Amino acid sequence: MNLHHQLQESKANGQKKMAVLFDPDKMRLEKMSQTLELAAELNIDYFFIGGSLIVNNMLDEVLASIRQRCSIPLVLFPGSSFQLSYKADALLFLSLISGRNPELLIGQHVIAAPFLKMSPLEIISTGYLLIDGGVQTSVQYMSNTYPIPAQKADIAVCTALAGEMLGLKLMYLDAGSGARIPISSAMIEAVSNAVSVPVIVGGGIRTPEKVAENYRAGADVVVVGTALESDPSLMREMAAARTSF
Ligand code: 1GP
Repeated sequence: MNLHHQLQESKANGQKKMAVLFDPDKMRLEKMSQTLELAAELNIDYFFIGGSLIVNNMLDEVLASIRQRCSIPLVLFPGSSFQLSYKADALLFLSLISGRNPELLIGQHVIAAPFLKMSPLEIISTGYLLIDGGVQTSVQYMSNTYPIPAQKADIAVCTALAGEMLGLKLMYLDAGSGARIPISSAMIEAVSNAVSVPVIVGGGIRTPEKVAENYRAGADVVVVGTALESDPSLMREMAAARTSF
């Protein structure tokens, strides 16, 4: 079954998923073994691979190395059309619908399309909504867009609705990597009540309690990156929240 169908099915069954985000720029492969072993033991559902920059040109190598060590699906979460690789399983084809930068709404997609058409990757069109996380994140600076204000759930709802009507298959609510304030349950609840596509939530999530709160509010997939870089063992309780929220 492809990943998109799996997500739709899980949503229909109320089954929650967890994704661990790796930024290839920050990864030290020699230090990764413990994290990968733990992720395999806990049946982490997906690895998301991406970042706002990617300066080290290690994407293929990072993907191949993870693939050698575990079979968790590898999902590209690209910051630009330079961050593509055939070595992953799927790609979130992100359109930054909270912003008004045409390059990230459609421009980069046009450049990437012929490469992706030939690739074996599953391409999943995804509405990407950047929400203010209380600090200027890399994605905000690099994308040259304003995030949706954290208290304006109505704007997030209308944006997600428009994205769904345009045919986007997932919505990703992101406060940005390292956000000081993660997205509120009120906003997650409002958006997930409004759309029928699976909702992914990430950015600044540091505790298992916040993971559980997001699931209760309606998140179908919770993404955690930064918090696990300093303490991979947090993954155990965070992963447990998928069934005890
Ligand atoms: C960022 O949602 C991801 O796009 C994860 O954010 O690194 O803050 O967990 P963190």
